[in-house]
Amino acid sequence: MANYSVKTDEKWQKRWDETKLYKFNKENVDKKLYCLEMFSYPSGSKLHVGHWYNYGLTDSWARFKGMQGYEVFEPMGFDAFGLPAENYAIKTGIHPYDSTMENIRTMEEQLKKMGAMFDWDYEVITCNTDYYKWTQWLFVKLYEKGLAYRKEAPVNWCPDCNTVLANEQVLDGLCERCSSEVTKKNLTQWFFKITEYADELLEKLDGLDWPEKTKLMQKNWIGKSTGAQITFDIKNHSDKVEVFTTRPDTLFGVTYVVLAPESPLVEKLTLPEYKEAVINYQEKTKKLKEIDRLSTTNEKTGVFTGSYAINPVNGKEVPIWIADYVLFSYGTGSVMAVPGHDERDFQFASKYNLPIDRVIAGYTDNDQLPYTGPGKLVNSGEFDGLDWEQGKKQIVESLSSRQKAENKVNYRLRDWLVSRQRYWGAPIPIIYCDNCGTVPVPEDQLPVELPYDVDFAPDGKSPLAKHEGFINTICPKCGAKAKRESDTLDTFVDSSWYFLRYPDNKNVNEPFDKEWLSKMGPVDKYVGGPEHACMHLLYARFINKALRDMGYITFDEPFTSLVHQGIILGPDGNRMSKSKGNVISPDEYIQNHGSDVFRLYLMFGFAYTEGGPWSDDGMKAIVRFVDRLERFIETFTETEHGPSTNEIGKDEKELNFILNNAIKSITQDADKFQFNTSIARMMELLNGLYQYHSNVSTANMAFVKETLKKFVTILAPFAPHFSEEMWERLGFEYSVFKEAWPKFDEAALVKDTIELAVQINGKVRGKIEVDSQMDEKAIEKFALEDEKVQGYIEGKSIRKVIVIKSRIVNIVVG
Ligand code: ANZ
Ligand code: ZN
Repeated sequence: MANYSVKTDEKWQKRWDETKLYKFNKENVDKKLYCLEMFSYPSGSKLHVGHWYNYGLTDSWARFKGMQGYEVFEPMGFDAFGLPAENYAIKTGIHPYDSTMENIRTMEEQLKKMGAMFDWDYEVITCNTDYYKWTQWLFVKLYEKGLAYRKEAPVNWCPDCNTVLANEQVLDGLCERCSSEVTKKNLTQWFFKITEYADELLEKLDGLDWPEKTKLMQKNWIGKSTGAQITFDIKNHSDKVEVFTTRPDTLFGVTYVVLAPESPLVEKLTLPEYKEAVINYQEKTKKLKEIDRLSTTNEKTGVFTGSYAINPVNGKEVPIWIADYVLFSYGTGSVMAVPGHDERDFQFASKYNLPIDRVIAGYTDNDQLPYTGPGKLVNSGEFDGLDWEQGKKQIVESLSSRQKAENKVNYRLRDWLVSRQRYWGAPIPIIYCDNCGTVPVPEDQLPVELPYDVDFAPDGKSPLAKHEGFINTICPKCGAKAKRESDTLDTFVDSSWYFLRYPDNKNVNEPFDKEWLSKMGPVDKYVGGPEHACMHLLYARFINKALRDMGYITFDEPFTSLVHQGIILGPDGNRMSKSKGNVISPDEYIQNHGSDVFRLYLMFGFAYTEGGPWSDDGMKAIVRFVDRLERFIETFTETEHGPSTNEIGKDEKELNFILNNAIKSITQDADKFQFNTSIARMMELLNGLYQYHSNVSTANMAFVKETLKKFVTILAPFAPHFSEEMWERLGFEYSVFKEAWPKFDEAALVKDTIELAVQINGKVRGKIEVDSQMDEKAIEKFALEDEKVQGYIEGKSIRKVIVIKSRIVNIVVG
């Protein structure tokens, strides 16, 4: 009966702890390997399979690298600010700080039971003042650099609750709390100028060892677009309309101009008789989501303002409309509409009977409008006959001499809105003074602490805005009475720099020591969910670059290599959820089988980056594997051995081949997070061991022991507690993790003999074993002389023999 269980886990966790086995050794920083798993939100629910899959398996990778000689740095912490804790407070009256800290304690306990190498001395908790003091410092530095600024931006607003709503509190356009219709309201809010880094964020993607799909998502998110900005004068008006277009070659085909309904120009340009319709339309637009406005399939709508724009290329007057398919926040917030060559303009023009002109000839005669492909310019005056690419260039060139056009690169990426009208976040360290204006809180007055005693009642004002003691302060510059900013920072700000804090988390003078960080950074391997492809992973890259440019960091990119784990589904193939009743709870399995069995199954049952449905059969295969290995070692260590040989004969060579093949494959596969094949190789090795033992009457015991030693060594990263236990039982010195990862023996992988199947007239009739050095002629002779083969070919004439080396001998007889 096997003994490995959760008790074994406890024994070794205690021992590891006492001996500080996984302490990061700073002396070895030149061999550092910074392995980081995305930290988690202390949600209160237990550690789920997803946590385990991310943290447990990455820990195995880190252990494997540690045995290869790296000084592994694997810290853990908590992304502890955020909306859920605040909503929980509103519902239950339990303070976010208290519930969060309670959850963190529970999760720490559970994480410790995982038996990972996390060095808890480096823990980071983002809601603690010793951390958010530096998040605020970061804000001030960005502000001083001109990378943090204030401007008006819309927020979701519930007119009944009289409050700002986060996106996730808006359900189908209705307030989560009172179900009244949510509208947009403009508030002055803080932004980080991530767009200033758009080009570098795009270009440096190429050099990163990241999944291609993630790089492509970031690329599209940044959305670089090359075109021109063109200026339209307005008839009887001093204002101008600027448009961004990727198709200046179609300028002669403009039949109207469209402003986003939010554009400040709208009010100025709308003639009195159109006012009512325009205002109604603007109100309707406020309720729409951007994604719906951009959709090509939604019906296009809009209203006329009564004003006309003048096409700079030919002086033609075209009507100015407003329409929700034009976004205020992209480009210039206005477009020149070319219904002949643009799908959305075409739909709009068809609906409102606006002219549709052709200015690009397709390559075929009967092509229909809208024609969006390439071609030659037509109906375009002096530019007729030019190919469209030349047309783009020459039209911009000709207008630029009159300051009516310039080449322009546009990005889809917007500046990062970091203001939250919420309590549970780092207060934005800004003071507003009547004399001095906007004043950042000086570093020696940081942190701006979150007051504990706040009123969570949802009455339209955020808890901080209502807190007199917090809001009222003194201007750091002139000493006059002043007010604090009451917005807090988006929690993505907290997580945009936590990886910089881990290596120096106790530093009270700075966020981190620059020189120390230059040795510890960047993160060598970062592992987390693909849902972070755009926001977190882009924000962190931006902050890294901004700090580099301010001289605090020496490296360009925060995460050299990135891996996304897949998702483990319920046995029914659906996402695990309480309502479906298909949730697998790690606790139960760990209690019954020990954590290593759980960990091993997660490795064996799935391709790491893909995930898939849970299966108890796979689990059983692992239980059996662990059991059989333990029994083998038990028998080996506890029974008296008869006489043993020192011989390395055929059987020893066979087992040695399996062992070295396993070492070789696992060394390659585990490095790439291919754990399933690694576990399969170890299963083969165990089979090989049993086979060897039953084959030979007088086994070579020294050889078996040496094989077991290597076996337990390569199993250790994947089953850490179990392997320590086996290591001890085999009589080796603590700890198996001090053992170097074994090198495979190339010579052992060269087989002396090979096995070939023999086919006679297309049917497999037997197998022959030949010397691996034999040539094809010799193999043919050997096969034909084989006794069993003789039985089939006797008395027949041999028509043909084909030898496919190392696989098969084909004999055709007749
Ligand atoms: C005239 C035109 C003619 C256009 C044509 C396209 C085809 P990307 O590649 O995404 O940058 N556009 C510009 N600003 C817009 C806004 N704020 N909201 C909605 N649409 C906007 O696309 C740029 C094109 O999208 C621009 O080129 C403009 O339409 C439109 F045959 O200008 B085009
Ligand atoms: Zn002042």
